[in-house]
Amino acid sequence: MTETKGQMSATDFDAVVVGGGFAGLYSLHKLRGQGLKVRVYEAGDGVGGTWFWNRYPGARVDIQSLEYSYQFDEDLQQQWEWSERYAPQSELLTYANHVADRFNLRPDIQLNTRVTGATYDEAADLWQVSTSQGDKVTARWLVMATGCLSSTNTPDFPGLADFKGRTFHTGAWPKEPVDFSGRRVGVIGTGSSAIQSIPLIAQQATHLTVFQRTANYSVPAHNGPIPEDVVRDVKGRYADFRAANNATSLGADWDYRADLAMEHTEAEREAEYEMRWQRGGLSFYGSYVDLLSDPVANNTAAEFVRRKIRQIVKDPAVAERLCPTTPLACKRICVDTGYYDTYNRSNVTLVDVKAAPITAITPTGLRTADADYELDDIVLATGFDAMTGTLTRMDIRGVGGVTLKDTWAEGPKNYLGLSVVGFPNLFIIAGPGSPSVLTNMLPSIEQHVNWIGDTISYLRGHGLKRIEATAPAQEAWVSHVNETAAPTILPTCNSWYLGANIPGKPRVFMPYLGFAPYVAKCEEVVANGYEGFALA
Ligand code: N01
Repeated sequence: MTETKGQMSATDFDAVVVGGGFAGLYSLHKLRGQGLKVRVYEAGDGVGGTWFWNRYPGARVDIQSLEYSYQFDEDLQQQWEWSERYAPQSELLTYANHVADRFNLRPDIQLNTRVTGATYDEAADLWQVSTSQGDKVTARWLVMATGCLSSTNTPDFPGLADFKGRTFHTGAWPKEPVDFSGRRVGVIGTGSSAIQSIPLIAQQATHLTVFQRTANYSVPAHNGPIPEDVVRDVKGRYADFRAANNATSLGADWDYRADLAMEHTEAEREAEYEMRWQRGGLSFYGSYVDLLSDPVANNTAAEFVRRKIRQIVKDPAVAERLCPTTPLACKRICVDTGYYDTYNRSNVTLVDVKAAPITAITPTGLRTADADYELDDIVLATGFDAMTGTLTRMDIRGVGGVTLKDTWAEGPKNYLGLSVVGFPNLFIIAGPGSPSVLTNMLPSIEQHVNWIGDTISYLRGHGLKRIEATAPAQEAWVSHVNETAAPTILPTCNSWYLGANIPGKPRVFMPYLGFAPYVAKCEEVVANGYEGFALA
C-alpha cells in the first residue's frame, strides 16, 4: 500500500515504467522525485535502450552529442564530457549507466524482465501488469518508455533458419565483439544502421556483398573530437542553447535558413549545400525552409547529393545504383563516415535486390532472382517495426478488455501521441502522433516526461485517479497529424515513418511534424484545464 497525496492507493506501485532506455531512466528520476513509488521493467540485462541493443560496428548518434544529452540536470550537462561530436554507442551506453548511478536509479529498475501484458481494472482505476518473470503488480499509472525503434524487423526470407553461417541483426547485436576477418559477409539493407556498419565491416571481411533494395541519402559526419572552444561556448550558455533548439520545428541545432531554395540562383544553392556538406551532419536539413514542402526545391538538394555520389564512387554503374530516386529526407537522411567511398574497395560488391529480389537464404548463402551468393555471415540491417511494434506486441487491454493491438488495427490513434481513448492512465513517451523521430529524441523525451510528471502531480494534487483522452480530441489530433504531413514530401516513399517497411502494416504517417508547435499545443492543453482529456 503506498501513500499518495490526498489518497491511499492500494497499488504495488504508483507508476510502472516500461523500458530502461533514456525515456525510462528520466521517467523514474522525475516521478520518484515527485514522491511516487516507481518500478521500471527492462527486458535487457542493462539500461540504455537503443544504445544497449544497437552495438553494431560504427553505431553512433547522428545528432551532435552536446544536444543528444539530458538537460534536466545542470550539473550533469556541465560535468559530462563527450569525446566526439557524434558519440559512439559505447559512450552513449556509458552515459546511460552513469545517469543510472548518479541518480541512484538502479534500486527501482528490474532488469531481464519484459512486460508481457497490462490490463486496466476499471473498478479500481489501476493497471495490472504482468512480466516475463511472472511478476503481477498493480500501478495507478503506466508509462510506456518503450522506444520508437525497439522491435527489430527480420523479413520472412525462406530458408533463413537453415543458414549454416552466422546471422546478426544490427538492432540486436551481440555484446561480444564480432570479427569478420577472413569471412564473406552479406549485409541486407542500406538504411542508417547499414550505412554506419558497412565501411567497418568492409575493412575486415574478405568480401562484403551489400544487398540494396532502395538507395538512401547520406551526408558525411565529419566526426571527430569537439573543439574545446565549442564545448566552452555551448556550456557557457547551455540553457539558451537548448531553448533556441527547442524553438525549431525539428528541435535541433540545424542552422535553419528561413528562405526558399527557389528564390536563389543555382550557384547560390550549390554554395549553400556545399557549405553544409563540408560541415557535415543533419544540418543539411536546414538548407532551405521548403525542402520538405516543395518537390522542386527538394530535388535541387537531392541532385546535389547524387552529384556527390557520382564524384566519390569511381565505377559509374555502381554510383548510379547508389543514387537515390526518392525525395531527399522522405526517409531519414543518414550520416556516415566513408560510406560511398567504401564502394571503391575491390572487396565490396553492391547488388540491386529491387531489380532481382531476394528469393531465399540458402544453407551457404543468399539467392536472388538471378544469382546465388556464397556467404559465411549475414547481417540483417533490416530495421524495425517502428513506433507501434513494441506497443502492439504487448497484451495491453484497456476499458472493456479491448486490446491496443485491435484498437490500432488500422493505424495508431491517440491524442498528442500521449494518451489513447479506452486506455486511461496510460502514457506513451515519444510514440506515434508525437514529434519523436522527427526531432532530437532527448529533448522530445524530456518534454514528454515533464508533461506526464506534471500531469500526474496535478491529478494527485486534486485527488483525481483517472485521465483519459476524449474521442473528439483524439479524432481531431489524428486528423491534424495527417494534415500536417500530407502537403510535405514525407509520406511519399516507403518509409518506416509510414509503416511501409512491414508487410501488412497499415500505411499511416506516424510522427508529428513540428516540435515547437507541438510543445505549445501541450502547454495550451494544460492551460485550458486539460482540454481534450476526461479527468475523474
Ligand atoms: O533501418 P531502415 P535502420 N529485402 O528501416 C532494407 C535510426 N537509426 O536500422 O528501404 C531487402 O532505415 C530496407 O530497404 P527499403 C534512424 O532513425 C539511427 O537502418 O525498405 N531489403 C532498408 O534499406 C533510422 O532511420 C542511427 O527498400 C530489405 C533497410 O533494410 C532508423 O533507426 C543509426 C528488406 C532497413 O533500413 C532505422 O534504421 C541507425 C527485404 N525484405 C539507425 N526489408 C543514428 O543515430 C528491409 N530491407 C545514426
